[in-house]
Amino acid sequence: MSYSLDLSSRDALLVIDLQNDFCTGGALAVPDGEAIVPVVNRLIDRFPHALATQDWHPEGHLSFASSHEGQTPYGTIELSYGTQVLWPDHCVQGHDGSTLHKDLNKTALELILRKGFRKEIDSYSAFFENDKTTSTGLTGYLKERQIERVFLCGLATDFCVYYSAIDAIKQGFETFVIADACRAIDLEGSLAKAMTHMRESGVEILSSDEL
Ligand code: VGL
Ligand code: ZN
Repeated sequence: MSYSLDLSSRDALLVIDLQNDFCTGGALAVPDGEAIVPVVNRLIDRFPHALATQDWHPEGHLSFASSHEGQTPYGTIELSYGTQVLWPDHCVQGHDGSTLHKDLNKTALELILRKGFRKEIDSYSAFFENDKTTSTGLTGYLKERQIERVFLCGLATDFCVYYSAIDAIKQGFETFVIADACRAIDLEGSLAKAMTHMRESGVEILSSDEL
């Protein structure tokens, strides 16, 4: 088999939020979310470095509709850092819903980075929380390890993968999204918007069979 992209030790796969709550039966299920697990496992085998993120909210997190009187999931509110979509309670620290999918091969993961653990700030991106200034430390981690290209996969294409990809580009990484190793929530056209913005920002969209 020949691959259109050669991988080197400067390449890292970033598996975003492949957790029970984003899979069928979960609190914030992404349609067909678990279908990517075998694709992601094959990618983990291919990549010299693989890392994962884990959405990791305390009870009563401000991104939960239940934390705001009179609000229901998938509505929005205005916060100091901008518009926030309100979600069903999901990925609560220590609960089964926040566990990485049981069939995801975690053995080769070099880092599992938790995000969204501050009660007052949501964190879609693996790099910065939604206030766009609070760092998760991931840029420093990747740069100290001489990573130059990041390849994103996971859940959900139009939220955490999207925000992570845009920040990865801004942080100076060559950035790829492996489309068939992602699934979307697609709230009111959010998938199309995310894809357009990613392409316009220089994120390359590719398919796992190119790797
Ligand atoms: C996500 C909504 C809320 C995601 C996380 O992983 O895309 N989406 N929290
Ligand atoms: Zn979340």
